[in-house]
Amino acid sequence: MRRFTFFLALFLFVPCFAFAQISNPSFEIGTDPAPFHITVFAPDTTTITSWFVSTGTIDYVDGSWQAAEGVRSVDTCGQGPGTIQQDIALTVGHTYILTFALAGNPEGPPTVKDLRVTATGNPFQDYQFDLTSCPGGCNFTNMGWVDETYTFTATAATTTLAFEGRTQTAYGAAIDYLRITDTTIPPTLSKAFGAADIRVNESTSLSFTVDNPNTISTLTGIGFSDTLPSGLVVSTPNGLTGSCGGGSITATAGTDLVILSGATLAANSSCTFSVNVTAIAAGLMTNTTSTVSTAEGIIGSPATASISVSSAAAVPTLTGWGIILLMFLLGFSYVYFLKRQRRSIE
Ligand SMILES: [Ca+2]
Repeated sequence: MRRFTFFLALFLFVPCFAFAQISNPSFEIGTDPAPFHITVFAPDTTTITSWFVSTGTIDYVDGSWQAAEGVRSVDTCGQGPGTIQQDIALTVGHTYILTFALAGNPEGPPTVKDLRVTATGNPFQDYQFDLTSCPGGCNFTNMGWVDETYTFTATAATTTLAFEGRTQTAYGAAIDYLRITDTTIPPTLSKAFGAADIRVNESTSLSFTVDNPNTISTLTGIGFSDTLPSGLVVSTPNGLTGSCGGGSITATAGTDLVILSGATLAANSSCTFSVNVTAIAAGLMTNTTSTVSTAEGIIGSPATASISVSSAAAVPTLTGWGIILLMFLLGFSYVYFLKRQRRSIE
């Protein structure tokens, strides 16, 4: 019943995995800006579908210049610098890489265009595009689009991604073709027995190591269960050593179950704990854990380890007839000894 309750709890507390999604990521949907462009004044939520022009002015550009993808893109300076942003549903604690195409309006100065990208709760990052980066200079038919990236961690269920033009003219940094990737990877679990083989009634350790391989993201609510094979039980006492990220470790003596729940591991950190197990039957015991769950909803693979258990060492015993035979032999030997001794005296 306890095991069932544990798995039910895992099921209830693992949130649905949300795939990162930017709506209208290439600016292809919105009021038709043909044949050149529309200048959009803040605040505006309708001209470019799913996008909010929140400060200043931007230009919504159609085929007047080459787009990075499709036919439309955005100049982050309309009559002057402006900001365009979108709220995106992301998974808290996950790290994302935003990739976007960057170019510059070649129609006017300055030569170097400035852009600032920000995600809620994260440091901004500044980008520059140089009109001289194209051979012979960038122009409307050769915009020189390059992919840039911005790495951030979602700190709330809704993240605002904002692109702020920072060029103080009407000819700013241009953006197009946004893509977003969730880079958070699951925890890894390994386990090992303290010996390759033991006998029935002997004990050895069973250790578990959980690792958070992410370079930025903390993983929380880490948990797994390990049901021992039928020939092994948790020793009495259980010999528990180590700990794991503040998590709760259950390993009740005499049972076949080890459970970790509620552990937290910072990026690039790991934990190890160990319990003793005792063999109660012979055979090759292969032991596989459950998957490793996290509050972030990403699941790690199970871990497996094996141990060979041989029969208990045989202690020789004598049956009733064996004892009678032994007594008879001892008695016979004694009589024979006495006779030889008497003969030697004579
Ligand atoms: Ca586009």
